[in-house]
Amino acid sequence: MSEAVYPVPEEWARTALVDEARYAEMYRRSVEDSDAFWREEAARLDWIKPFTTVQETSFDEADFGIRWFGDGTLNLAANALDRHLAERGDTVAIIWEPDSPDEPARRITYRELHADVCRFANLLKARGVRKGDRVTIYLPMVPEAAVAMLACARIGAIHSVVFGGFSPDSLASRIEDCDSTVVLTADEGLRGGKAVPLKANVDVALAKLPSVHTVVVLKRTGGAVTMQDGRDIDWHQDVSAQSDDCTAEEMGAEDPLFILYTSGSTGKPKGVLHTTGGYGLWASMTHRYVFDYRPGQIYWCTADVGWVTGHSYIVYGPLMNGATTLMFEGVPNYPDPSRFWQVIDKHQVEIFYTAPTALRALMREGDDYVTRTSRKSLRLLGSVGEPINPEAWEWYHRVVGERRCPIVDTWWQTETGATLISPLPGATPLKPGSASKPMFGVKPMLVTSEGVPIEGAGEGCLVITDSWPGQMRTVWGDHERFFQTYFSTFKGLYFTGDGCRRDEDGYYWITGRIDDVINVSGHRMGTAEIESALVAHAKVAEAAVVGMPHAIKGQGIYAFVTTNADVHPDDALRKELVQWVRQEIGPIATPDVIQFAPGLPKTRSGKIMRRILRKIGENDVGNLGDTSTLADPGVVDHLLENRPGG
Ligand code: 6R9
Repeated sequence: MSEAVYPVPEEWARTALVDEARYAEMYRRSVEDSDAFWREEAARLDWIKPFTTVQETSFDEADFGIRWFGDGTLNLAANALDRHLAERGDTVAIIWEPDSPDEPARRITYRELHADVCRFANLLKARGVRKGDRVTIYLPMVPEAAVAMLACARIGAIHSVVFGGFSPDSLASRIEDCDSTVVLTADEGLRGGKAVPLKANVDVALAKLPSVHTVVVLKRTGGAVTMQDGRDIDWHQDVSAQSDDCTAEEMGAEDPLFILYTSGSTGKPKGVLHTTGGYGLWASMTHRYVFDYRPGQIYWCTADVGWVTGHSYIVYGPLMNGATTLMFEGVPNYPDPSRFWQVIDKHQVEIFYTAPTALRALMREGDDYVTRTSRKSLRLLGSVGEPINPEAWEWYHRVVGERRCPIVDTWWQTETGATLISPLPGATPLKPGSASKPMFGVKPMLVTSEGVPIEGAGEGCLVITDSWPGQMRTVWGDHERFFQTYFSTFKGLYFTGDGCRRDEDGYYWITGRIDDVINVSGHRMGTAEIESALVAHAKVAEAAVVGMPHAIKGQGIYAFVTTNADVHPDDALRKELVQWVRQEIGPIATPDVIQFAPGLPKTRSGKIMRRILRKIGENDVGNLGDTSTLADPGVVDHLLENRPGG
């Protein structure tokens, strides 16, 4: 662990919304006088009908439930757009930087975005979409993705954004799980100069889903697509016929806003459900404090809108705060590894928020790609998605930020809606690699694996003892699974799935997932999902997947595969399986290593001993621990002898 501490720069301490003393005082109030605190904070939203109740939550099985501001009503599209029109209608809401630097950027003002959203909302209504209906969004990183999300929010439809890198099968299961009858897509996406066949993927996905009655197709590349008569309509052609007047639906604070599928340790991806009031408050409040955001500043979060970071920190948080949010279609190393820094100069970005995996990849290319750019506009840097190793942190701080920009390392999850643990730039001395201190109202706790609380400095499982407004409300269609997944491991506590250390100064250091979830380039993958894709292959009898350390991705995917008896495992099959998984789930699930194994280490009761496989994946085979309960300890020797490169 790095021992360095970087004090709050003097100018930040003086000018930030929250300095050290104010953080302490606000945090104290947020937990000691929480109702009053939240009443004040919730005033940052425009409510149609003000709420009278604040927090009605319990993590206990007997009276389990999570409600915030339950009797208030509001609309988040109106909060993100309408209320800015009078004061900053002509301010740029979205700057769009395309994949290729040779294509012109787009700048969309709040007034234009408002009109686009209203027109698209009317288009959805014309196709029969009503409050509570589910709409699946499978779009590239174009402003229309934000338009689509906000149009749903405007009419009370629940959006489910599916990352454009997912396969037709993954898309189909997500459409089916929430019974979406409308899909929004584009002809093709563009990433790093390569076209992604989005509409063709939708066609494959929908072959078995006749209940989808409408597919709206945006023209992005002009690539050829097949349009199905009656079902498929052209985005621009149909939207231009719509009026730009659309009343925002009055939504209850607890009415659903969106579903976002995320991977867990068991079963298929869960539809994480977020509601309107609490999520809206959490996204806007954290965006404001964590980035010390002031209207007029140019802000860039490099995430994809297909992930929760894109929802909260490209679309909802920034737009509710009247920000100018930059949306980037491309990738960090196209046309070359200088792209991020060139975009920062081109659009004079002041606040930049990215993932450690991107930083590690760029760091490897050498400083020159960074230092040949100016970056004078930068004031603040952020990190999200996985633990940031101190080397990458130091590089980000020294080379990218030239030591003048604080780094906010924000820890949170799809389930938490937005940031729960993070430094505040004017308040928190920084320790490279630590997400540092809890956000207002957040009560973290460390427990042993038996659930015994750990006081002071120590390491254990990270739990949150009380609800916060942005917490997910349920797993779509499976409330029991919601309770079982998050509240049954440690009674009365929300279990994050992360391990964590707390130091003498009360700083939190996330150590990574302690369940069967791996974090590949900041993308969450359930090992069970990859295993079930592998065993779906005709030649595979059994598979077990673990994480392995990876210099760029953080974690890579290590798969142990037992083939059927009549199959000869060879390199050709290895390639075939890699291709198979990419096709079943998507390129983000590409296995890094496939080790063929005639048998997997199992206990006598038939349970795979993952602990041993994890150690092999980590190349930490000196001490495999107790293997005496294995049905056949010889299996382990075979695995060790046949490690690729081992
Ligand atoms: C926002 C997001 C959540 C998991 C989470 C943890 C890891 C995210 C982190 C971090 C250390 C950070 N994680 N941010 N670990 N430091 N700053 O990434 O949501 O995709 O649901 O992933 O990511 O392991 O549990 P999601």
